[in-house]
Amino acid sequence: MSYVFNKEIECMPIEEKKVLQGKRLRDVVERVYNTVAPYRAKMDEIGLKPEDINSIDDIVKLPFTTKTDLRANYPFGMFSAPMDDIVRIHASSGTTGKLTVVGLTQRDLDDWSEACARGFAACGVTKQSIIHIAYGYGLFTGGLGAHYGGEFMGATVVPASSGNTNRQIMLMKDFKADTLCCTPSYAVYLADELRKMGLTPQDLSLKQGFFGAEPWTEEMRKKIEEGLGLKAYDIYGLSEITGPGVATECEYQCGPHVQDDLFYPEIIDPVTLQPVKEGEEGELVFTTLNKQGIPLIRYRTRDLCSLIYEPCKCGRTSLRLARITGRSDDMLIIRGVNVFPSQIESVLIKDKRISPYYHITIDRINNLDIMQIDVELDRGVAFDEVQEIEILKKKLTADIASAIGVTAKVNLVSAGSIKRSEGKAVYVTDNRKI
Ligand code: DLL
Repeated sequence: MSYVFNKEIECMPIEEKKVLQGKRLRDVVERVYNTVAPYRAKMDEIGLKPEDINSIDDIVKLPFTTKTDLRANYPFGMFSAPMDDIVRIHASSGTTGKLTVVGLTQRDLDDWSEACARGFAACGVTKQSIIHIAYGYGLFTGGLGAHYGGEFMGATVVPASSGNTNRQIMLMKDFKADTLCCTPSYAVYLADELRKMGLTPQDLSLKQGFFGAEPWTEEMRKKIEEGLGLKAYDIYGLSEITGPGVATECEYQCGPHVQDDLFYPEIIDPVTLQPVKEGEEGELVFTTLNKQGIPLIRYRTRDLCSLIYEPCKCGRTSLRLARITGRSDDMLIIRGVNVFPSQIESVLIKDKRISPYYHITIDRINNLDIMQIDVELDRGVAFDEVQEIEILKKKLTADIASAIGVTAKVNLVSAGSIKRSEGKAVYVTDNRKI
């Protein structure tokens, strides 16, 4: 069997796991009640005490946590551990300019690394493997998460980060990487570039790849597997809970196994907030069962999916995620980066020469996400020279790139030309076929 196989945990009989989850839930609730003021306030408001939580089934008594809570307590107000014990900070986009910030203790990093490594190992990665990581490094959890997961299992990690595709291919070829980690859309792009360079999958040594950070499909899986000559596995995660590795597929490719001794999943109806029936689709909610830095109780991910309860052929007893089918908010994922239209809006409203009307169009061209933003000039704003328009365009492009971390093509259009909506405003046309 593989190198990092925590059989005792991963194959634990369900009833036994429920006892472990219940115990951990009680501990984490007690911890946040005593150390995180916003949690204490929320629980006091509904008259709930940590003693009321005695089993994992009591989880439904607990209030939800949202991105808004994290933003309201920006940057460190939801941390449970003292700053002295925080060894790493990560962050992802919030709905406005503010980032969603998380802090991890050493134990949190160890748990995250093990979670990621368990997923890698379940798909054949070993201590002898060479893992090429083309997720971005930085505040985004993709690069460093996969990196520490690989190192945890003693594999050789190549921290290539994102960009410079020809160099990525050269490195994979020369170092004989057998494992690739990147977004699924970048994997399709890499396959295309490989072909354009006159190379075939046989020129590489890839055996498996872990693709996530954005939604993808079975058709993309096929394309990636054929184009790169590997087995493509789905890896899911979010920075609030921990990064990649919250759930990862096993060799049977039948939905990511949730590391549910660490992260407890629920599916709720996003409108009524009630749990749905077993196997039904709804919004995915996670509770961190062992985290110290920023434990989150019933965190609403906004991802829409269902849980798979059928036992897996691999023998692991954890619940699995079905494909993420969408979101219950308006977050877009462009080249793996989370983008909220409201972030763009907050840049645009700062410039008096622009009206409040804009439209975002997203396409996938040559397997790369391209975002165009049509921005309406304010009525009465006249430009004497083309040059002035170009300067404004450049300024908006730079301001938007700095706000969202993605460069968009900004197009200035005349006043009144963007279609007014009669109902709910439609700001986005997403032409990607995902
Ligand atoms: O995307 C962490 C990650 C990195 C996961 C690398 C997998 C691989 P965030 O930037 O916080 O963290 O974005 C989290 O990305 O709520 C989903 O909407 C989406 N997402 C992540 N993985 C998948 C996946 C990372 N496998 C948000 N399928 C999540 C579909 C995914 N969507």
